[in-house]
Amino acid sequence: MMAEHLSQSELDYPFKLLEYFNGFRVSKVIFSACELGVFDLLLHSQKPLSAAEVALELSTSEDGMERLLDVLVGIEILEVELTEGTAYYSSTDVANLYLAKASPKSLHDMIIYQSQTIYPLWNNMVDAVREGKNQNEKTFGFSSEDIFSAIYRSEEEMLKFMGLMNCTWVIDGHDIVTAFDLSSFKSIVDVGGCSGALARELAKAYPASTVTVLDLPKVVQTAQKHFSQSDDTIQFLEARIIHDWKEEKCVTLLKKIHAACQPGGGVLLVEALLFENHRGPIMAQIFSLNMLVQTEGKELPPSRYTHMLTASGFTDVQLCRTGKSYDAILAFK
Ligand code: ASE
Repeated sequence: MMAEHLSQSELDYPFKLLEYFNGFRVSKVIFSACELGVFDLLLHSQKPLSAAEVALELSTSEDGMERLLDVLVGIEILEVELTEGTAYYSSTDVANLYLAKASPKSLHDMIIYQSQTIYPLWNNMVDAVREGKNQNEKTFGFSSEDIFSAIYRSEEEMLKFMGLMNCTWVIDGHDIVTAFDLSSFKSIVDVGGCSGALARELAKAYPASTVTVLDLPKVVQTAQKHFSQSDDTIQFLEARIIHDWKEEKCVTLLKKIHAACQPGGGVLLVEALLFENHRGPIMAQIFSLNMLVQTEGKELPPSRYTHMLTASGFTDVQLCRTGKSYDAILAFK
């Protein structure tokens, strides 16, 4: 139905198709401006700046910067005003909130990871689909059976991935932790909790509960060194846990969690849930392709998670779709 609609309206001229083709170029415009520091400069500048001023501050060519800034105006991420024949650029509220590094809601680290890690991996999508496996070796020369030793192949890469996850839970965390009332859980553990951003949201929403982050020793150490906050009430625990896996491994992990749960305890799965018929949401479909190029996992519809949870001994499985990137599934021991 969707495809038919698209092709019918596209027959005269493929507007939508061409826009899709351009998707990667729009992404790269935003990523490049972010990496060059355009949004930080415009946030901190008290007044709109000309392309020449931005170029001088950021040590770029004036011509290149002007073209980049003009596209950013075209996609409504920046604004422009003309004074005596010169264009002066300024940020929009959205750019200041999400694209500048200094903002508490900054997606800067997510952009860096998408630009420098995800983008090269997706460049090998043809091989990923042909072979049905991740492209870490071809893309980065790093082969490993263990996905996370590839994702965490250097300290720099570990920091970048943790930055991505931190951004994710800064914007999506509140919806996830309030998808269900978790106040009856007095001890909450974020298994594979990375930088601790989701745990911080849990601690904020459930101040009477103790919140612990469980992750690989190196991750915990990096989290404490680079992501800790002065008012933290969360705790970190080093452990060798696994995720992002084929279904058998997920069940193995869930069984361990089930065994560790007190009666009345439970598990909250945080995933981008596909529709049962796999026809959306588009973000979950794209995430699933991303899991192909980078891991051994995939995105699944709720029935698969219910199946895994039940097979691991959990009962009373409940589902909450947030309408944003990530959804929540709650199940009890
Ligand atoms: C993982 C999450 C991610 C493993 C690899 C990943 C993300 C990017 N690469 O657990 C975060 C966004 N999720 C997806 C699937 O794109």
